[in-house]
Amino acid sequence: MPGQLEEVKGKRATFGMGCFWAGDSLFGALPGVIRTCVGYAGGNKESPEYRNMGDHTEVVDIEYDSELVSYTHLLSLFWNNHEYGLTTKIKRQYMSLILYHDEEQRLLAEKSREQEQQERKETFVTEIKKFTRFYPAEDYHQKYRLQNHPWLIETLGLTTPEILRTSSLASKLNGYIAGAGTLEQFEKELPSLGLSEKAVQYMTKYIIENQGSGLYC
Ligand code: MHO
Repeated sequence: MPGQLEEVKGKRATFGMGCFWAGDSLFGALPGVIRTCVGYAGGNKESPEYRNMGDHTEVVDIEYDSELVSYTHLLSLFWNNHEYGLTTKIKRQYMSLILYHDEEQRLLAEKSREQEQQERKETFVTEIKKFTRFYPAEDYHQKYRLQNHPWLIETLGLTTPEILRTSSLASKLNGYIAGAGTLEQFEKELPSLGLSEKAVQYMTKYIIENQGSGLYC
């Protein structure tokens, strides 16, 4: 059942842009993204937890195939999908944060911040700093939107916490079902997803209902 992407080893991108459930869905449905995982990063506290994350920020950690999607494209989604906190300072848990993994990402992030600020005539409060360590969040936060659909999870065998954290299929469905991506794109991807007729019908209903509704928390 796993799609072709399960095998690919990609590059990583790590973004904080408000509540991490939204970023998980936004990037999960994006073609070229291999998988997403939500967690805590950016701070120094050891072993952060949701109720006790210290100086960390909620982030989405993205593994992507850079031959299919560019870091520049991920950045444009980053700048254009903050629920809050792009221009106003808020608590660290939800702050706007780019954690770059190499020099190339740093340069692209800084350049795109300049460009976006100029175009919008706004000043962003986003911090851009070096990635050090990522702590995956508790299981109940992973693929949060998908977890509202127990029938789907069961029928697709996405039933263990590890699968929910690491599966490409879970990332994609978690995006589509929350309204990220489009029905057209979903239908194009179908042959590689290996879903049953019933699962396709179920997904289609929710995609039509939710697509374009914007992500929220
Ligand atoms: N509004 C949500 C935010 C959850 S989040 C993962 C809540 O209050 O539960 O920060």
